[in-house]
Amino acid sequence: MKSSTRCLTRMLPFFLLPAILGLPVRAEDGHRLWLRYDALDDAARDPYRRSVSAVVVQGQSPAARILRDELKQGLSGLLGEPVPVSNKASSPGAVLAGTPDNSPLIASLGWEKELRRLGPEGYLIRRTEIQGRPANVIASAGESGALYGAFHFLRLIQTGQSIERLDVAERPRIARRLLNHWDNLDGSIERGYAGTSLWNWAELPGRVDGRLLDYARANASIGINGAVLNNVNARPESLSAEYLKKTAALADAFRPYGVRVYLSANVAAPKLLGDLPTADPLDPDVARWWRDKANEIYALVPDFGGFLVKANCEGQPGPQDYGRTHAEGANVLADALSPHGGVVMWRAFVYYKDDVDDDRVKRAYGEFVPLDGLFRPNVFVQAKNGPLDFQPREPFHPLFGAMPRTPLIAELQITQEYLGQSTHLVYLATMWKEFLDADTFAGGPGSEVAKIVDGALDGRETTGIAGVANTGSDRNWCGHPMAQANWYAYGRLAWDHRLTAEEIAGEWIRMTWSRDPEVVATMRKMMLDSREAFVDYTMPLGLHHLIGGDHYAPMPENDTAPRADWTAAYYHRANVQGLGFDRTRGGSGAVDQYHRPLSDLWNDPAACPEELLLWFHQRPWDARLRSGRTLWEELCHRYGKGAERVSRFEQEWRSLAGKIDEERFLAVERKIRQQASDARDWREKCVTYFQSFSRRPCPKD
Ligand code: BDP
Repeated sequence: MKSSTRCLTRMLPFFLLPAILGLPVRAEDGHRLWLRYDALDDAARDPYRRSVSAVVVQGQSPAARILRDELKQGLSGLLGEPVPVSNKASSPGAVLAGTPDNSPLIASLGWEKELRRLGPEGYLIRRTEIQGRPANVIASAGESGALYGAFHFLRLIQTGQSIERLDVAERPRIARRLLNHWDNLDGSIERGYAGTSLWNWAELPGRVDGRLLDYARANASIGINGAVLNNVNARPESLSAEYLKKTAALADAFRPYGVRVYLSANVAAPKLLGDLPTADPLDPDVARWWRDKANEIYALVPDFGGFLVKANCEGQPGPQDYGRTHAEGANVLADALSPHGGVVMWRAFVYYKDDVDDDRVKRAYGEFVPLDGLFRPNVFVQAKNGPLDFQPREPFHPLFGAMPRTPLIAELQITQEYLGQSTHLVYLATMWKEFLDADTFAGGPGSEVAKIVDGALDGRETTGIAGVANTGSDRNWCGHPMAQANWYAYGRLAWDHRLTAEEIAGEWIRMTWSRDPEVVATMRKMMLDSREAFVDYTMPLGLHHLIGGDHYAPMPENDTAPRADWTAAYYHRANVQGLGFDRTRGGSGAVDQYHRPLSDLWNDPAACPEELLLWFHQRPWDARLRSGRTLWEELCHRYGKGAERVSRFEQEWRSLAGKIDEERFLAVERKIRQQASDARDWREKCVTYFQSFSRRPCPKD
């Protein structure tokens, strides 16, 4: 056996073993995610059986082998009969997949020009003829693209779409589609709610757990092409020689799936890990240290993606410790990485250690906008979707549209830190769409956040998006069986942000749960309603941060955290007159960090969308809202409405009994029961608390 083949056999993912050994499939516990490939029923599979006869993958690399195995396993599973692998497209209905470089049959089609235009991650899927016989061709200029195309082809069958007249051309809209893992070296995960870290640092580099290949495969199936392995609150040890070898083992395992590795860097590493007296970015020895470190990394991981950095925030060291700017801090790392093609992703999540701002949401804009144009070309500034911190609803971050000379990465949070963690069903695609579709007016109307992130507005190719991962060692990966939808939706939107939240939910349900139209319709409705319901029963009308240290339970009375901007009272500003944070021109002025006409609109309480009302305004309890209700009445109404919506989740879910497998049915039922009870707690606690200021009776409904 050639050594590469031997190595692959050892690394064969878990999921293939039962199929290969002819064992029955294990219990339905959610582990298989959206890649279940269970047989379609007879009527549904007949048309596919007529169009699909064999898998033809001529390449021999590890990536080609993964491609072949995926198509074989997927098609055999879905069609309920073994689909043979062949080297020739000799029978009608071959599924031919690969690149012009690794497949003479694909090269013979003469599609090179089109494929080059779509790039190494893009692909064509066509129903065409090869040597006079009908065939399904999945072709790409690169091996990752061929694998993405294969997953696309399988998804069409999984979701019951026709493959008769296929003519698909796809390419991702954003170049770097990353997961950020907030995983610590001791195996814990910051804000992780699904068990411990997937990376078994103690076993690496000697043993790469098969589950890690399942992880990489799941990412490839939705187009995620990079993973930052460690927490942004980074230990310097992750850059030590010992840990870099472990990182290299992960990089080797992920590479054939098109997933590159990145690391979070602690910028004091030259001092804490090296033996330099300083970590001042302008010190030549510090610059040399980073250059040597980059050389060391690239010798082990030739396609290393780069560094993610959290600096001068929440106790992390940074350039400001030496009187330097974020740009000076980022550039020294960028210079070290640039000869190797690496990038720096410098986070804009900053607030002062010793000093609490009058309005914390203004901080990042104030620090970063003056630096626009001063970063090296391989530096991204990475900003969260909103200016505060992953709240259930925030306006978009004002940096989007304010730094035209700097590529911005949008950081979304897949793990539901402030959105019910792994207990509440909250489908986040609707929230992310709201963010991506928001018009910044940076270049006039039609300057949506999505066009800044995907580079269309500034004609930029350097583009990226990041999602803080919700994966962990739990058997079902994400804690809540339905939280998998958020991992899935993140990947799909990172690939193509024009997809709708509804389309993505439909795909995911059909692949993960059932193709029964009633199951699809019921689950999809629950998912689409879930984020707004969550906002209503926790923080309606633009309220935010009504929590304590666990970021889960209601704690609007919280006014004694170690810093004022960690309390709830700092944000809701309730008093006997009214409620809300005045960020208008007469207040903190945060509204002017947005372009006109948004700033004018949001500055005016009569024009401001009510979803953001108390984010931008302090309003009197008797102020009339659009419904005709007063602010106090509307607040009570929203809390009630949210809790009521979730109690209907219970009935809706129960209506699916018998239509989905028992194990997952019961697991979700338990979670929804808890969610409904939590929603009632939120309503009671918040209404009672705010009533102590409003001093008004609760409306009857
Ligand atoms: C906050 C989290 C904290 C993270 C921080 C960050 O509570 O654990 O370290 O964001 O993004 O939401 O750096």
